[in-house]
Amino acid sequence: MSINSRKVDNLKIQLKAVIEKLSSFPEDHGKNAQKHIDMCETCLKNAPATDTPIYVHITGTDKSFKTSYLLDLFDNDELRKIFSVKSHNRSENTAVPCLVEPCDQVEKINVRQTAISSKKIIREHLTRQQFKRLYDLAEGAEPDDYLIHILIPSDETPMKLPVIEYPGIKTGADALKEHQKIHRIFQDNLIQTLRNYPGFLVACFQHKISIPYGHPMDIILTKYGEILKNTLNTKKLPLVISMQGESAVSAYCGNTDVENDIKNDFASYYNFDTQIQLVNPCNFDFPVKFTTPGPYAEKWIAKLSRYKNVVEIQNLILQDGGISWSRKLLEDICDSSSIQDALDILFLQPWIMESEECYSLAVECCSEIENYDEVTEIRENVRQAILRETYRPVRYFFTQEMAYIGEDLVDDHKTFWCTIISQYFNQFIHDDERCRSIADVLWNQMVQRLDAENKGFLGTREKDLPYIIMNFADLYVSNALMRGDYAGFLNNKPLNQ
Ligand SMILES: Nc1nc2c(ncn2[C@@H]2O[C@H](COP(=O)(O)OP(=O)(O)OP(=O)(O)O)[C@@H](O)[C@H]2O)c(=O)[nH]1
Ligand SMILES: [Mg+2]
Repeated sequence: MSINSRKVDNLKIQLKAVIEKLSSFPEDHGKNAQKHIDMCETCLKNAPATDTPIYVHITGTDKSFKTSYLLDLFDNDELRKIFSVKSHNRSENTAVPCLVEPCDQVEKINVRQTAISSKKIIREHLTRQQFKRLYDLAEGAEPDDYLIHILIPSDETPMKLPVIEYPGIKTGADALKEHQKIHRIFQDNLIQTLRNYPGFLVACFQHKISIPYGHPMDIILTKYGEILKNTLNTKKLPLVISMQGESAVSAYCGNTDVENDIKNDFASYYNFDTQIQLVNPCNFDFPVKFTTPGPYAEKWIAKLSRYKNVVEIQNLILQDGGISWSRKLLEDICDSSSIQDALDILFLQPWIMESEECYSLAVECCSEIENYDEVTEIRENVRQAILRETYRPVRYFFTQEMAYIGEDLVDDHKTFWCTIISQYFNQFIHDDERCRSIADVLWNQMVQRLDAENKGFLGTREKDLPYIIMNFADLYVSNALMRGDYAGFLNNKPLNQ
């Protein structure tokens, strides 16, 4: 396990612990604590997977023979049957990402529908009919928060790596209004899936390398590029540019200037460890006709590929469309040590940095709550009010309440005094409920002092009683507040109750 994977796992434990601690504080501190609880919970929700295999992500413009390439990589007739829906229809028809994974635990192919955001299995053992309805736009599939996950017995395929194929996107189709919504879902699914299943991209093209500005693939590649550039640009993520089919293969072995195409249309390639491969899926149904190599072939082969020369490429294509060579290339990439570092930088590091920040803010919040001294803060507020000359004594609020009741007698002393004391506190404590509960405590203490034996203020005329209490309250309430005399009473029960 890499250092970063361990860091992710440790941080997850720490985040859970600090959430628990923050949740245990009295509600009084609620607002502040809740904000940090929410932030830490978001971190946990977005935690990247550690210890997953490396996934190959096949993206590309539409009809660049991605599915054909995927099927050739896995070379399994049962799988071909599942995808046979594709052969009747030449329109843009893949609705959702499709993950095909060699698996030791299954004896026959198992097709699942899996939620992208939660990674939960929605249903499994889908029939071919059910698969079609979820996978194929022409069959009424509506792209949503799910992908198709096909498990294939490991011993029935030469492919060792899990591969995800994405819906093809028409060049320039973003400009069409009716395509915008569906492309946004394609893109959201693509980004979320890349995050859930760390790996590298294979970008497929049928004729010429071209990614129009603003195309989801351009956005993805630029984003990948930026993250890599801003972190450690010695560790580049691999990128396989796969030129697929007759036209591309013959052009790139022939007269097309690949480097020029890449520079013009695919500027972000520079941020990656880019390899070009030529493959011809369904090689025997659509054979390639080679012409004499042009002046550019040698240069791109030397700079941007692992091929020796044009002759090697031609032999590989004639043999099996270059598929077994490609399978080997993908495996070699996954076995290299630099890819794990690049994936860590891309997927783990940003999360680690963000979560470390959230965690330390949450810890700070805990210690603020634990060391919070309300009495000191209130004292400071009183001092400030006196300096600003806005301080109002208890008597001020008493006079107001007396004026309000006019000639009447006070019929409920507790309510009457609690209102006055609350209003007085409100100058320094900006929490109505807290003011009322402290007022409640102080009223009970005043009654204790004035009428300890509960004799009901014997011998006092009802009309004089408020003034007698006032004389006592004037000193008592303000002193109790400054000394924090109420704290002991309040803290024995949950605050605010
Ligand atoms: N592999 C291949 N297929 C071809 C060729 N010419 C026509 N086709 C047909 O085009 C289809 C290939 O399309 P797919 O492999 O599904 O292409 P894709 O990139 O997966 O398409 P979307 O996912 O819909 O964007 C196959 O059904 C073939 O019958 C060719 O030269 N090579
Ligand atoms: Mg496809």
